[in-house]
Amino acid sequence: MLFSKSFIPILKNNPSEAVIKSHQLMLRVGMIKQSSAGIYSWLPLGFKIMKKIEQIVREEQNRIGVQEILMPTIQSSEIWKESGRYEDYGEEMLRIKDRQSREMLYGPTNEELITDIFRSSIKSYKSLPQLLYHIQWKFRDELRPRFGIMRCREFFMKDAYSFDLSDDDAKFSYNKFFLSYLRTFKRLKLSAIPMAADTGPIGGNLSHEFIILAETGESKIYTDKRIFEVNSEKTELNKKSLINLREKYEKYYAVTDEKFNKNDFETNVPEEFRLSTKGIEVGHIFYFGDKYSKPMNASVDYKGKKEFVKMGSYGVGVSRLVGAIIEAKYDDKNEIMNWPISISPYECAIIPLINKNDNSNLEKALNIYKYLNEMNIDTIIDDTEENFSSKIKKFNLIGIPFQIKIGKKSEGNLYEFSEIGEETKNLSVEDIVKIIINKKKIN
Ligand code: P5A
Repeated sequence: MLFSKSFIPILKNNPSEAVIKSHQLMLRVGMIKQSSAGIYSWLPLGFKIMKKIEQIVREEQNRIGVQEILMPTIQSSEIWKESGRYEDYGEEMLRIKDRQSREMLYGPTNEELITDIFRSSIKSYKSLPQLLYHIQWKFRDELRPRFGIMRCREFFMKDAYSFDLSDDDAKFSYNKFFLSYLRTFKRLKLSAIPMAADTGPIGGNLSHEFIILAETGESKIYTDKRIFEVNSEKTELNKKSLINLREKYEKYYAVTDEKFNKNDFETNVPEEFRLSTKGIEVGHIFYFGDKYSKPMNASVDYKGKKEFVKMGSYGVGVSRLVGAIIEAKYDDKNEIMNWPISISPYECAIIPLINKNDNSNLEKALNIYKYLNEMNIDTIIDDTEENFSSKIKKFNLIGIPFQIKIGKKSEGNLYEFSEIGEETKNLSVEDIVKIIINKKKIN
């Protein structure tokens, strides 16, 4: 991509309407544009990042055997009346009438719709478990949309649903998602901690929120610091190993505000390990048994008997993650957004020093650009006449992980190369490509 032809509308200063840094930065570097309260357009830079996050979320769902589908954003009110949530959901639900005056709604979540899909096709326990997911826009008419895409009205969510015969099997499904979420957030270089949480309008009595620590987060949390040492690496996808993983986490106190009990906290956590702070909820999983299957009559035949299936649902805030990663990784001092390579909008930026009467650096840059593209390295080249140091600052701010500078310090076939925030070295293009390809492999 040539910067001069890109659609990256950068602002000189932080916009005054934004109060948290992810919102400021996303507007500043032109990742999003607000279209009305809590509703945003995603511009190329932001959209590329979100799509890459979506792909990692997808790969980790596929890895545990969940099948991808796509349900619509608009739903009929009928199924919500069956489950009893049409009234309960209240003003957060955006209700619409079509030309035949039928009551429709913009889906805030999909428990009803998936239950309807399930019951129309699955009749035998032999088809269980069924694990299904989709990645789709949701709408919640939040009372106070704020912090940009962190708490907005229209947002992009991965939501999955599980259907099992027994409670025990359903908990196995729940635990698979528990592991899958730990793996997903780890790939995004986030340390997300599962915390016992309230179930709110989704329902049920078993639930975990996955929270990353951040001062600007909206969730208040209480935890034992030792939980950060737990790791899931050796966990296998069988019942025993997953129960073992849950137990490793549940050894430590970790709850959100609604579940907090001062006495339990102080009794269970030695003072030096107590941590009460704020965090951002990036995922939330629920087990609710037959809450939807019973009123909606979703059952299977099991040895001549009708059994209501046991269900769970599992959400990841895909669009929220873009902001959450900025909050967790932004280097305030040096003004650098630190995107992990796997989700960075571009992998490498080529920054030539360009004088009005001398095109030679731009020509060199274009040759390197061509070569990097052939090597499958997604590259942006700054072909504008903007001053050299402000170009470098700009790419630091955007957070492109590798930079090749072609300026006064480049000698012969050696160019100034740096990993974002690290020192610069003079290297040949071949060596630069080797480094980038290696880094891509291990990330
Ligand atoms: C689980 C999947 C559910 O809706 N039903 C289907 C369940 N859970 S949830 O916790 O309500 O939402 C899942 C994740 O979506 C993100 N999220 C939001 N992101 C941006 N703006 C919002 N207003 C918003 N509301 C929820 C969160 O990451 C949440 O964990």
